[in-house]
Amino acid sequence: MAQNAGPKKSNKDERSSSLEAREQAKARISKAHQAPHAIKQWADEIQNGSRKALGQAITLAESSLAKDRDRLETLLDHVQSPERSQKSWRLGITGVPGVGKSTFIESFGAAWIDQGHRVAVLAVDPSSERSKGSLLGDQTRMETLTKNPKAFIRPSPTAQTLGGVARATHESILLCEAAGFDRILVETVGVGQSETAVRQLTDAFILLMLPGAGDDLQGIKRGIMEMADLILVNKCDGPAAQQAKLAASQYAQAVHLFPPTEGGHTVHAQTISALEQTGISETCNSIEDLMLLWSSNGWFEGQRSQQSIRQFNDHVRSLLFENTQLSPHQTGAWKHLQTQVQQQQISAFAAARKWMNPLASQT
Ligand SMILES: Nc1nc2c(ncn2[C@@H]2O[C@H](COP(=O)(O)OP(=O)(O)OP(=O)(O)O)[C@@H](O)[C@H]2O)c(=O)[nH]1
Ligand SMILES: [Mg+2]
Repeated sequence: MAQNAGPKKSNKDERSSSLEAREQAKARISKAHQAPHAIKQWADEIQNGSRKALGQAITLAESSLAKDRDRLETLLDHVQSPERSQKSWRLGITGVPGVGKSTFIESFGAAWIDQGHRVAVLAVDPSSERSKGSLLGDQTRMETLTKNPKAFIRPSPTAQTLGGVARATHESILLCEAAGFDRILVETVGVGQSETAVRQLTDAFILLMLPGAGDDLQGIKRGIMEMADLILVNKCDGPAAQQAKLAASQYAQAVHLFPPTEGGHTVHAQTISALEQTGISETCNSIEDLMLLWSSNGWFEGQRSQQSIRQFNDHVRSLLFENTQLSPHQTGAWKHLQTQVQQQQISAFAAARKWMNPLASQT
C-alpha cells in the first residue's frame, strides 16, 4: 500500500480539489472535442473501445450545463447501438455500507470476464457524506478488476441531486454498452432513495445481506427487499457461516409472503463469501436463469420499455419544472403560491392547478 506523503487533507479539502479537478477535466474535454467533426470521431473512439473516450463521455454525462447536455445528446445519437444494449445485462447491487458490495463485484465481475464478457462497474451514491475515502476503498477492494482490460470501473460522481445522478447513470450505461461492455454492474448503498432509482435503471436487482440479524432486516427497509430479484447473504465464511445459512433460509421464507414478482420468478436467497469467492458461480447461474426466464416470458423487453417510458415522463416533468422556474416573473408567482399553501389559504393541489393554468394559456 502507498504511503501518504505530506500532511493529511481534510475531507472538505479533498472534495473541493476533486471538484476542481473535475472542472479542469471538463474544460480539457470541451477543448479537445470542439471541432464539429470531433464528436463523430469521439463516438468512433468509444465504439472502438477507447476507455479514455468513454471516461470523458461519462464526465460530460455528469454535467448539467446546457452546452454539455447538447453535446452529450449529439454524442449519444452517434453511439446509440440498440443491438449492443439488447445483449447487455444491467445488474443493480445494493446492501448496507460494509456488507461487501465492492468485494462481491470484484469476484462476480471476474467470473463474467472468465466467461468471455466485458464488465463495467458504475457506482451511485448521491449522499454528500461519503467522500473520496470510500472511492479509494472501492478501488483497493476491486484491485484485480481495476487492472483488467476487460473491465471498466467508474466511481460515484461527486454529489449531485438524485435525479441528476439517475440521468447520468442511465447515460453512462448506454455509453458503456456502446463501448462493448455487456455486463453492467451498478453498485448503490442500500440505505436511502438511490436504490429505487437504480432499480429503475437495471434489469435485475441483487440485495446483499449480512449473516444473522435476520429479524430487524439490518436497517434494510422491507420495500428494498421487495425490489430484490436475488438475495445473497454474504460473509458466509469462518464462524459466521452457520448463521449465514440460517439467515438465507429465513429470507427465503420471508419472500414467500411478498406479492408475486412481475417477472414471474421466485426470489432465491443464497449464501456467498465474496472474500473467499464461494457461491459466485451459483450466483452467475441464478442470474442466467432469471435472464433466460425473462427472455422467454417477455419480461426482459417489457421491463426495459416500462423503464424508458418512466424516464421519458420523469424527464418531461423535470424539464417543465426547470423551464418554468427560469423567469423571474414566474419565480415571484411561484413563491406567492408557496406562501399561500404554507399559510393554508389554498390547497396544494389547487395551487398547482393555478400555477399550471397561466402556463397553459401561454402555449
Ligand atoms: N469475512 C468476510 N469479509 C468480507 C466479505 N466481503 C467483504 N468483506 C469485508 O467487509 C468489508 C467491507 O467490504 P466492501 O466490499 O467495501 O463493502 P461495501 O458494501 O462495498 O461497502 P460500502 O461501499 O462502504 O457501502 C471489507 O473489510 C471486506 O474485506 C466476505 O465475504 N467475508
Ligand atoms: Mg463499496
